[in-house]
Amino acid sequence: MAQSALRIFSYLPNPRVWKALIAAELCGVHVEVCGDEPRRLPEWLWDFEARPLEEEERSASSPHARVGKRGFTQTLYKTDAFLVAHPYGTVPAAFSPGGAIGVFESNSILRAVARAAASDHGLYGRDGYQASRIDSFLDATLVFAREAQVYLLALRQMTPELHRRMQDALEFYLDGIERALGDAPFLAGDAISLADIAFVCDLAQFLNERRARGLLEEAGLGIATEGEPNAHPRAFEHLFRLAETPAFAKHLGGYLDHARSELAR
Ligand SMILES: N[C@@H](CCC(=O)N[C@@H](CS)C(=O)NCC(=O)O)C(=O)O
Repeated sequence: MAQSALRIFSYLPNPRVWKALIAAELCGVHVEVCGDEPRRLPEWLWDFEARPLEEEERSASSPHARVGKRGFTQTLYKTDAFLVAHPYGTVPAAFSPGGAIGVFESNSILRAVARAAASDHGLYGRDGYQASRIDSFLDATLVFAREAQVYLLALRQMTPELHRRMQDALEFYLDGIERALGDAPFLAGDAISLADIAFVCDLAQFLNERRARGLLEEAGLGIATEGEPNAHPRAFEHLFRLAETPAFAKHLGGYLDHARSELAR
């Protein structure tokens, strides 16, 4: 079997991991993924050699026991080496072959896949300026995704302030996407790039908000994506069209079905 360019450890499935897998599909790179369902990741040793722990290895006195900080409330078992490679201690966590170099942040893992490709596929642009423009979209997408993460983790304790902040962030992000797609068929020009991949995966993940309509209504609030895709038709058409192409569909599967049928009404 071909040697993997990267090994990724994460909870699975994870749209942040799909970014790397979609790029890998498009540029012929082999990526190895290991992990488990979100609720089982606290039972794993977080390491380059990640593995499920025996019950007796999972105790507060373990040298690897750490307090979960973002999205995990339980004790997590991260080795010192994991935290050297991944100073923020987050997943998805990617490693170079052999584990010497940790690559964190899903958009950076996405870039690492494109850089590992043997042939020039154009996913990360064709020169430094094009790559920088793609980086601009990746940064804007991360800003949106961070707001979305805070919001989605707070769905059970939503406040009007946080809800308003999310609506503003969504509108700001999608306004830019809409404008860019008015000038070109893909976010960064005439061809698909890393910018489109990150956009699809992060927006698809955010659309899970719609599953929490009941929770938000109990708090006297509506869903932040109410009124979409009328407000941003090009952005949503781009999302659903790309999601149906083979490299995306292989990983997203029916993930967007709930949003597609609701939004089409
Ligand atoms: N912006 C990061 C988000 C990564 C992140 O925040 N991961 C959380 C889970 S959603 C994590 O690993 N938390 C570990 C902890 O709680 O210690 C990315 O795109 O990779």
